[in-house]
Amino acid sequence: MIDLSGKQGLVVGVANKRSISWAIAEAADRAGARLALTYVNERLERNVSKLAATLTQPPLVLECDVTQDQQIEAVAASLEQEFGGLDFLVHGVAFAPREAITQPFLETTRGDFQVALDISAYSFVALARAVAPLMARRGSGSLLTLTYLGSERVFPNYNVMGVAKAALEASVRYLSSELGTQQIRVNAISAGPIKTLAASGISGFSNILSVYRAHAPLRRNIDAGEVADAAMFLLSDAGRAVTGEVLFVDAGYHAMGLGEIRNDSQ
Ligand code: NAD
Ligand code: 0WE
Repeated sequence: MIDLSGKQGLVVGVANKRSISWAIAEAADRAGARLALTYVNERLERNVSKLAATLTQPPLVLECDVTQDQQIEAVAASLEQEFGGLDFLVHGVAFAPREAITQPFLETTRGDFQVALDISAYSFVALARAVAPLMARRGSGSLLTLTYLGSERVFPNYNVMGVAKAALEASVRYLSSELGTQQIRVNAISAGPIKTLAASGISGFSNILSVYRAHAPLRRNIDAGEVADAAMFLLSDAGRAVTGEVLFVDAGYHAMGLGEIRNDSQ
């Protein structure tokens, strides 16, 4: 069992109980961390506050639309005031306008490309910049984001989200280089498909789950609790020498080229 007692963390990306960020928040709470959770807008405030109330240590609950620099700054100011410093950040935020993940990638508009990369990739850089001084103050820190294999391979309809995840993963490497001198580590978990709110808008998601189950070395899908367990490693001192890394938590799917083949002769 990993120990996060005495650590303080910020979790961005909780929408509901199925959110991967919520599974990570629950695990970090069980491991003894003191948390701050953010919600994107008033519509989700009640949801997040209700979830927050179920944790063993009542977390700070703050508003944060990651497209708004002032809101990111306000979160950092609240954390400085209430926590005095920060040990980890979990970034579980992604969005592309619906048309961008239903229409052909070739048709992606400038505006939709900007929105997807702003929310899904740039927000990690902006949050890192805002919290790095709070981590430096504690002598070290761990930044963690969530990504998907669509950054390096083509998945039908993932489209501009794949481009955004490629930018996010490159950002992990550049941030790890610059923040390493302050003992701040920067990593990503590349998760296999999980039925969350972000997945519920994707047509044929059940088929994606079936293909993964059929081809992954472990012959099964994964759940958010398994992502959270890997996150505990990266956020804790157990991961103290790991930075600039993309860790796959996908039952091994990413390792496969051709799997078992049926004999289709005749
Ligand atoms: P989710 O819908 O629960 O989480 C996405 C979050 O992004 C939501 O909380 C939403 O409120 C937030 N968000 C969107 N726009 C925002 C904005 N402007 N400001 C602040 N927050 C904003 O779904 P999830 O599956 O838990 O996704 C979390 C992360 O995990 C995403 O980065 C996603 O790409 C990644 N991921 C998901 C899967 C999967 O299959 N579900 C697989 C691999 C990676
Ligand atoms: O990152 C994601 C999905 C993120 C996402 C989802 C939506 C749905 C609703 C971003 N923007 C939107 N915009 C909406 O309007 N995943 C890793 C989940 C996912 O999405 C896929 C996948 C997987 C896995 C899309 C196609 C193929 C596979």
